[in-house]
Amino acid sequence: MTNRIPKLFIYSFVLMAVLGIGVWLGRSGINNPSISENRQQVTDISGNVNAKDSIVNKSEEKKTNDNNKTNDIQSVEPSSINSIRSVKVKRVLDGDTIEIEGGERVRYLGINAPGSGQPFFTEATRENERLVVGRTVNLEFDIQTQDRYGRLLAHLWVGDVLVNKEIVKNGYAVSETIQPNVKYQDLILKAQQEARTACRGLWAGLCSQKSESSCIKIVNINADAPGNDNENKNGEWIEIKNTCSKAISMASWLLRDSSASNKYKFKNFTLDGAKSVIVYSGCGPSAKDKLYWQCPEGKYAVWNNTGDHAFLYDASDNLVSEYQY
Ligand SMILES: [Ca+2]
Ligand SMILES: [Ca+2]
Repeated sequence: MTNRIPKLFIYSFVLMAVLGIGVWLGRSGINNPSISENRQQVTDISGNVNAKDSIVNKSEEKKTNDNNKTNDIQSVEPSSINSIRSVKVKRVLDGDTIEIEGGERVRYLGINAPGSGQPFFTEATRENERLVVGRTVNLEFDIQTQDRYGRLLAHLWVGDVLVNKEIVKNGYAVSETIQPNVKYQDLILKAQQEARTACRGLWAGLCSQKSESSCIKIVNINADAPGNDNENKNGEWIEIKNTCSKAISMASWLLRDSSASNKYKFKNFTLDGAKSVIVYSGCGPSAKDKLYWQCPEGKYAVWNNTGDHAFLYDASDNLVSEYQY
């Protein structure tokens, strides 16, 4: 009798240890659903770059304090890194924004599709509809989860397709790098290069322009005005050159940046052969070699100091020249 008590004690201990290991193994399995496997594969490609970007971010923010427009996806919320939420898409608002069931809006990260009234707005909206409308999708969050309009900021997955990248790859949006939400930016930039080379969607104009239009090129942008750009808009400018010898009418041509809201429409302007025109971001008296983006002046300068994208379209909405920095 006195010998059986320690034996019972040892058996119970062994049994509890075996049960404990079983429970631990079970939990590990639950933590690996297929979506996180998909996500992990892509993270491996760009993980190093992301780590570098997030370190750079703090000092960049300080540098750009005197910058211009408040970008339309500037964010206010701290992070819940890599969290995933499954939602149903109710409707598409444009090429980079949707409404999900329950009424929340989602702005895709890392890309910019043409806004209302800009060339390719309708096509981009349709492309987004084709990819997501009525579907259950996974929202993957980056560092910031919401913008100042209360929209969710996310990378959007349909199965293993990253919709943000797919839209850029098919030529319906461009890459827009907004720190610190840059998890897939390398993939998106690669997709943009592919679309541009293949002349897809909004890039088609570059491959099929009239010989006359191809004379006109964006050659330079001075994005950082001396001092506070918003108070010195004319310290910012873009230079457009006629590389041919004959004069070319730019009446009703359109110049825009990467945002949905900043655009400049040329009136009755003709650019003489082998000459340049500078378009300043503020207001002033126009001349043959000078034009002004905002008269009267708005609140913000035009060109982002840390990187932006200029697009020039002819009167038939064909892309004539673009310039990214
Ligand atoms: Ca400045
Ligand atoms: Ca600027």
